[in-house]
Amino acid sequence: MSIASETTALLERLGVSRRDFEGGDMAVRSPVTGEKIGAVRTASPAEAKAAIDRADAAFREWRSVPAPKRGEFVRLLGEELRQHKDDLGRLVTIEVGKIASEGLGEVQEMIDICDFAVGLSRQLYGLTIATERPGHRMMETWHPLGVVGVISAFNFPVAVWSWNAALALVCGDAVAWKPSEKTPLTALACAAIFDSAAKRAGFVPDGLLATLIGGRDVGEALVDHPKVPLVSATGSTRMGRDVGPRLAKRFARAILELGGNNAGIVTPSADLDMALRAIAFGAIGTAGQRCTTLRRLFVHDSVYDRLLPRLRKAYESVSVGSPLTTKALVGPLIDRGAFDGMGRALDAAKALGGKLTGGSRVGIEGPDAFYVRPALVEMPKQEGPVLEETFAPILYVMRYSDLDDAIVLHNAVGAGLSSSIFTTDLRESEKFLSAEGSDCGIANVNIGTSGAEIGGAFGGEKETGGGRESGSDAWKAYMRRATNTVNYSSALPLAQGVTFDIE
Ligand code: UN1
Repeated sequence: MSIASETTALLERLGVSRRDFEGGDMAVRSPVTGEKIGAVRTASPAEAKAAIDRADAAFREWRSVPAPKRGEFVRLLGEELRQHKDDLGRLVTIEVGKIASEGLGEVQEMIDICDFAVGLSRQLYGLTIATERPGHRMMETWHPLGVVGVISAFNFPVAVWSWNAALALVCGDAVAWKPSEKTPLTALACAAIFDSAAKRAGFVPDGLLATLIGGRDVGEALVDHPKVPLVSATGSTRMGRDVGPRLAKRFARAILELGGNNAGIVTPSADLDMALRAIAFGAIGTAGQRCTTLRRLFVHDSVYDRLLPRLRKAYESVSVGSPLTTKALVGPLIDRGAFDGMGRALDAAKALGGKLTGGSRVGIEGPDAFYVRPALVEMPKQEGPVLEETFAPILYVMRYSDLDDAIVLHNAVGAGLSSSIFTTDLRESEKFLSAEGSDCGIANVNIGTSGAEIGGAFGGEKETGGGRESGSDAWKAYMRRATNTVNYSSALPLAQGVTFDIE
């Protein structure tokens, strides 16, 4: 069966009708071979605005549904995802090129956040706060916010939507979603799964999810729409520099999850077997196309010559191939643009004295598919391309001799998403996690930089944008907080002892 006909069969099983993915104006290609697998219809900005208006109307009903009942809908959404896990995971593999276990892992992440959100639907707690006035009570109430805009990237085409949508839905919000132009088919599949869960629930207003397929103009319509009080956007720092100020201009909230230039530190006491596996998954996994991918590695002088030969060997031997027909660990890059970007970064690194292992193109699936051997570059120092995120499997390795110096270098880049230290020395790990250590939103010990669980808040500092999605108390960004003070006495004492007696 061709990839196109398998895609058709998958989409139909997932509940997407043919007219939604055939005959449209935007071609969809699989990075596995570069072949065309669909043609979706894009929305005009006016159509996008109308869909957002409908989502706003749905929000006005949804906000009055009790939160645990909203949770019941998200429970059904999680059940539908369980039922469709294999098909949706396979579709992620076809549309993004992820290997099978990572495609399935992404759907598992969706199921996990649904479970989390169901529990949360009974725990949207506010505080009761001591007041300074007798006969008064002060409390916080959390209310639904409105239509939550979600802009997602190609590399986690469905999980990132679900982190936002599952929270937004239990919080009483509607969702308007602009998926990446590179991955509209998985978005249509999610919309169909959403619809069948809504049908089962029977109490979900029409239009609660608006799926906006299109390009930049559609994204702008979402970002500029006055009825969208929050936009959660995942993508490049360049995109964030555009979206952030546009939202600020109309005082809308932003959750920005932008680039990462994530690093690891391997200290003298590290368990090198463990470090090697974690480094390989972090740097090579998902063909280097996670925002949490390990991109820089600082290795202590005393272990460098033991670790590096093993790492080079792993880079030379890791299997690269089609994620549909082989069990290779490295699938394709998303497109030619990604391949060209990788080439430019490697050229710049070599010009600065970088010693390269791997990095060449592998022509296994024809001229329109971009498979590469992952690249390991031993750099004399941190400069040039090492300071930037290149969305491809490049790991820059540098030596260090003093942990404080390594931490300074670790933090000396624009992005601040994820980080890790490999050590068995408590002093080193605690320093790394302390206020003087890693400046990232995620800091790990003896775990790679990627593959975070949904239970923690996900996001990072500095040019990563500062937003937090997923677990912990990230839900608070999807609601509005009201401080309520109630006077149940028969007097009217003013705060701060102010007197204001009329007559
Ligand atoms: C992303 O690449 O945008 O921590 C998200 C991870 C995944 C999510 C990555 N759970 O690697």
